[in-house]
Amino acid sequence: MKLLNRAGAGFVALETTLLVHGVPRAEAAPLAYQLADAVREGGVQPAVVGVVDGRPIVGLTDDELATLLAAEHVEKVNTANLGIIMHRGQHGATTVSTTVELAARGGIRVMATGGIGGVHRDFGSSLDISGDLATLARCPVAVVTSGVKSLLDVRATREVLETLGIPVVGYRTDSFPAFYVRETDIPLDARFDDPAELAAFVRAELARTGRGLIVANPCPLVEAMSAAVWEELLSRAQKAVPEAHGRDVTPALLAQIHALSGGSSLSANIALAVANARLAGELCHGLLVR
Ligand code: PSU
Ligand code: MN
Repeated sequence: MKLLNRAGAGFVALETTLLVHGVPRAEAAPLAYQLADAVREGGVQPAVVGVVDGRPIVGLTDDELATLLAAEHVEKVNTANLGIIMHRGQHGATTVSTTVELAARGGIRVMATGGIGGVHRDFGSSLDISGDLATLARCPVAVVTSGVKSLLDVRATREVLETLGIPVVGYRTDSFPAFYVRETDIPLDARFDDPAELAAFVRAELARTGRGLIVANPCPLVEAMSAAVWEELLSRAQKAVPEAHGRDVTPALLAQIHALSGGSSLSANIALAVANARLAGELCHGLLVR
């Protein structure tokens, strides 16, 4: 693959779908810099992943990132349509699935996001299950996430992760978090409180399995929502965007939720993503030092 790799083991991968499709345009560049700074606090470097003019890049320059953030249209790219975007020479924003796949090729072992994709609530009829899950079963990358986006079926997502053999461990939590909602009654495989012990486990597990794993880091307390407030917000958002399908579902719902919450979901989304980038930086550093 004509991958342009500017990264390696001392880098944390960051995705571009969160920036391009997950937050309003005006928030994207400031968020990118906050995420990068949070990674650097751990003593390692950020590598933003994206596709510019059909070329997949691990470690976008500031100019390349600015190009994507300013472009009229940037396709949301998962592992299924990455090759098409490359073939056509288009710009693409990478989801967790493509970010993990490209980062793994670039020698990166840690990625940070807000919330991974998963099993959609209507999966019984739509069969909509994010490519993020299958990719983690193929690529040895630890994804630091505030659980799974709670617009999904969180319990079903947890079951699929188990089926795929992807361990889900919590950082200072006993339950699988649901994005803006810190706690659920859904269990984890283990809890870690000590960053060095977490790093020792992650290093051994990635090498042992060649698969990915999930490090669940709950939304910062001050920004978190109760499950009741969240469900109310989601049901109002779903009524407002009933026509979205496939790749458009997640961005459409997130935008609607940010509007309906008067910005509180957006500030929670930013806060949790930054906290995840900080933990990912710390974890990446821990993988380098023995
Ligand atoms: N986390 C966020 N905001 C986002 C996403 C994650 O806080 O927009 C993106 C990620 O790129 C994730 C994608 O991979 O949503 C999942 O989309 P889908 O359900 O279509 O696979
Ligand atoms: Mn989907």
